[in-house]
This record gives sequence, C-alpha cells and structure tokens, in this order.
Amino acid sequence: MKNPEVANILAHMALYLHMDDVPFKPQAYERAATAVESLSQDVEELYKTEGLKGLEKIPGVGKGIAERIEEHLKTGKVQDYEAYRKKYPIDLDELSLVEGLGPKSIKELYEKLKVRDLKGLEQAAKGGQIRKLPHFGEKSEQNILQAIEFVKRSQGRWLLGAIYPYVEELILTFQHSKLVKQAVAAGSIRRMKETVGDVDMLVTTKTPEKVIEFFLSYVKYDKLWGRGPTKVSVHTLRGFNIDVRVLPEEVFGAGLQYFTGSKEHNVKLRTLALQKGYKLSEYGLFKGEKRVACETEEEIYKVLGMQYIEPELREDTGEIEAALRLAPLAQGLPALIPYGSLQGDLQIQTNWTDGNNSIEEMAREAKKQGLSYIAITDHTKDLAMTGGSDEKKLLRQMKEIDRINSTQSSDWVARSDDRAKFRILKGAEVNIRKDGTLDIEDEALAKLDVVGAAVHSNFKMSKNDMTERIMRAMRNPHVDILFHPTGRSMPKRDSYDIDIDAIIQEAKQTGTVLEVNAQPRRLDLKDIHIKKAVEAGVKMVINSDAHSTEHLRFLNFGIAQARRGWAQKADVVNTLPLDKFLQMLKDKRNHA
Ligand code: DGT
Ligand code: CA
Ligand code: CA
Ligand code: ZN
Repeated sequence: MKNPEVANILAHMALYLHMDDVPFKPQAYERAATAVESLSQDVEELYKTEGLKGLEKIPGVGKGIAERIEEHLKTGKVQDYEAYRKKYPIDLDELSLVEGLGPKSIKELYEKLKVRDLKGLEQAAKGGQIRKLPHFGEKSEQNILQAIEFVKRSQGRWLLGAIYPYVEELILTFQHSKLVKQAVAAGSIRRMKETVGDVDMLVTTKTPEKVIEFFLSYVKYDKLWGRGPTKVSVHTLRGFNIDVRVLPEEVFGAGLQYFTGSKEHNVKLRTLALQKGYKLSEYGLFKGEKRVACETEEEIYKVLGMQYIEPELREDTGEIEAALRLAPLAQGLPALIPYGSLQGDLQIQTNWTDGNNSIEEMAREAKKQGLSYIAITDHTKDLAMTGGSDEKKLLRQMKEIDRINSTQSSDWVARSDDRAKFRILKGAEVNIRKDGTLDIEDEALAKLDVVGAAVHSNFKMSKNDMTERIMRAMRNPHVDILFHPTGRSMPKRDSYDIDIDAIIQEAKQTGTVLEVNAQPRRLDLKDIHIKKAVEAGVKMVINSDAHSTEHLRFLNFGIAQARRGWAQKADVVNTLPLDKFLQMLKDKRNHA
C-alpha cells in the first residue's frame, strides 16, 4: 500500500509551496494529501486499473497532482519534489511536529540559522539565537522550547489509530493461516490505549518454528532483534517493533492475561493472588505445584474471586477493587458501553468547508455503517481558511439539508418503516472567540438542531482565562455540545491549560454535553477526563469529526476511550435513538 508514502510527498509539497509563497497551490496539495491518506483503496491499484483518470477521481486531486502521483508510482521519484528537497535540505517531518512552527518560520530558521532538524532547533533556541530573528522574540523562543519537550515526550510512541488497521490485518492473516489455532494482539493495543509503544502478538500453534518462519516472511522488517524457539522480535519498515510469542494452548489464558498488561494491573493482581494463596505468572495460576486455571482469562479472574475485567480497564485505576466489590465500589464494575452501540454522529464536516465529501455522501456512508442520524457541523466564519459559514451560508445549507432529507431516495430508505429513515440534522461547529463569545449570531443558532462550540485559536492563555472563556460559551443556551474540550492534537499540540474539573461542573450546571472526539490525534476528552465526567453524571457524545467518508470508522476509537473512562451506554447521548436524542437537546435548551 503506497498511500502513506504518496500522502507524505503531497503534504511535504504543500509545505514547500508555502515556504516559497506560491498562492493557492499549498491548500490544494494539503487537501489532496488528506484525501490520499484517508483513502481505503490502494492508490497503486487505482492507478493500475483506471490510470490517470482514476487518480483524478480522488476528491481534491486535480490533473497536476494526479500527474505527480503517477510520476511517483512509475519512477519512484517526483522531479519538482526532488528539486525542493535539494533547495531545503531539512527534516520536514520533525520540524513540522513543533507546534507554532509554520512553513514560513521553518524557512527563516533554515536560511538564517541553518536549522535542519529538531536537534538543531533546540540548540538554536537554547543558545538564545532565535529571539534575535526579526519574526521571533523571547516569548516565541520559550514556546518553541516548550513545544520541543512535548514532541520529545511522544517520540517513540504511535497513535493507536495509525497502527490499528495494520495490526488488524496482521492478526487476520494469521488467523486465516492454517498454521495457528489462535492469534491475538495483546499489550496496549488490546487495552486500546491512545498511543502504543510496540505491538505484542500472541499465538497458539502446534508448529512454532513454522509460524515464526511465516511471520518473518510476511512482515517487512529491517532489524531482527531476537529469535528463539517460541518468540521473535523485529523492527518493521513502518518504524515500530513487533513482539511475537507462541504460547502452549493449555496456558493461553494466563499468557494473554500477562501480556495484555498493564504492568501496574498485573503487579496488583499478582499480589492479590499471593494473599489468596495462589501464585500467578504468564505460565498460569498455581496453588502449590498444581495449575488451577489457565486456559481462559475469565477462569483466572473467577478463581481469584472477582468479576471479569475488560482489557480497556486494566490500568490499576480502581478496577481490581471494583471487580472484588470492595467498598466504596461495592456495586462492582460498570457495564461498559458496547462497540457498535452508537446510533448517530454529531460532528461531520463536508465539502461546504474543509471536508472532502458532500452532505449526501457523508449521510450515505453513515447509513451504511449502521447509524441512523448525523449532524452536519461545518466550520463557521472565523475559520475563513476553511471557507467557514456565515449566517447566510448556514441558511443555504439548512435548505439543502431539508431538500436531501425530504428526497431521500428509495435505495437507502425503507419506505414502509419510518424508523428506518435516515435523518440529517442541521448543525455547526461555531468558534469560541478569545472573549468567550461565538462567531455566529444567536438568532441563527436557534434555527439549528445541534450546535457544537470549540476553541480553534488563541491557545496560549492563562488557565483561568481559558477556563472562563470556555465556560462563557457553555453558558450560551444555544450551545449544545462542547467539541474537543481540551484542544490537544497529538503528537503536536498538548491540551491547552484549563481547569477540567471546573468545565465538568459547568457542563453539569448548564446541561452542556461534552464531546469525546474520536479522531485518533485528538481523543478529547481523554480517558481520565471521561472517568471524571462519568463520576459527575455529565453526559457525553462520541463523534468522529469526519472530514471524509473514510473517517466515520474512527467512532470505534472514541468508544474505546469511553470504555477506558468507565463509561456506560447511558453516559453517551448518541446511543439514543433520534427522537430521544432530540428530546434530550430540547429539554436542555428549555432548562437553560
Ligand atoms: P506499550 O508497548 O509501551 O504501549 O505498553 P504495553 O503495555 O504493551 O507494554 P509492553 O509491550 O512493554 O509489554 C506488554 C505486556 O507485558 C505489558 O502490558 C504487561 C506485560 N509485562 C511486560 N513487562 C512486564 C513486567 O516487568 N512485569 C509485569 N508484571 N508485566 C510485564
Ligand atoms: Ca506493547
Ligand atoms: Ca512488547
Ligand atoms: Zn474543530
């Protein structure tokens, strides 16, 4: 699959064109990069079967860009791109991770200070050289140092959403091969942690040697860290490590339990086992010399006198005490929100602004994935770069949505049963300004079904001011949902400084629903915040924030985080059917 490679070149081209002040083209390349990155089809296949015309069918890919993709697929090189790489011999991947460093700054830093990579940037900042440049100052030098720290902290870890599709395919390939009985992912992937250090895979088989041979022939790797009769460890060409272990079938449950982790959960569980007169290890649960329970995880937890603990909860944040029904957690573990239990998605952007697909395309795809309603929430006018809507454009879009809703053609609506009718709701992602006011008039907001509000600029404010700013927006009775409440974007931007407890209290007061944004980069609210919201009885909504039909699948990552935050179905409002969901919003607005 060459999609990531092609998307990367297009994204770099966008940056280079920005650096050289070429008008319009950078945005076109950016758009094309996003489209290729999120394309489920293999670009190479597409080109082989449909040629240049096929490439031009990718949303946002015009003739010029299609020709460059073709050049890359044919020759492995793109001339324009190579010329730029000579002109600017810098590590764009590294430098563009630094929050606040746009292409223009990267260019200036290279031309004036010969900064080529993160290390060079850090040296220049620490040496006090950056503050002397015309477009920088002491403050921006400080900000750069802070941003570098954040990048360093997340280096060596991968976004779950980036690695997950690959692991799914890997596991399926093994499950389908005749060589193994069982193949599963363990470790942080099975716990659905937001970032992953390495991939852990467990298999049971009668022929360990052959499985290891098969693994090494299947996976593209550049380093073999180690290989034994029942384990192998490699560094893949994609950049991450994979550990594979072969387990005897009789102890699969014990091995799975051990290698799922987390380490903290395991340490506590082992101590508990000792207190109860058992010994727990990756080889099984033992009473004296006798192995008592090992085949399944369920048995192990049961013998230890506790409820089964879902992998997403195994972080030693109270799940063991709850599973033992110890006070104050005597009611036991919550029934976590199931995967696949969402009925709607309340944050969707379209080609009315910076999305790739039309309203109808997004709706059809959502319906296909089993949803029964979505809200269209394009950006609003403060985000001029995206073509954000003003009041007039919103009105036009509302009309268009009415039109689509009333003409839903028979191929995606069961006419006899109105409940099967898919519904598109009118919404917007309005911008919260620096002072906490919104960029759309209340009168227009009142006409929308769903209003989400979010911060998109002026991230650097004091904790107090930022919290006040957001709370002011939440107090606007027209605001239904606070979108991506803490504003982080991994690995580049950390959450802004806010008092999350105060925001949760304000949500409680005003009835504002808090979003769990399911974009793998965002996952915002994150698990520990979700847990706080659950404890406070504040409602949440899990949204994909899709900018293309391919993004709707992100919802599962949102559910995973909600599960990690101990959320139940009742905590998440888009598990409701449409009528109940709308009633909930109405009650909220009346209450306000
Ligand atoms: P990661 O890879 O950093 O995202 O996190 P994990 O949790 O996948 O950790 P990893 O890959 O180092 O190890 C996989 C599991 O193996 C881990 O979750 C628990 C278990 N494990 C590894 N080392 C230890 C250890 O020293 N003690 C215990 N009790 N368990 C361990
Ligand atoms: Ca791991
Ligand atoms: Ca590992
Ligand atoms: Zn947004």
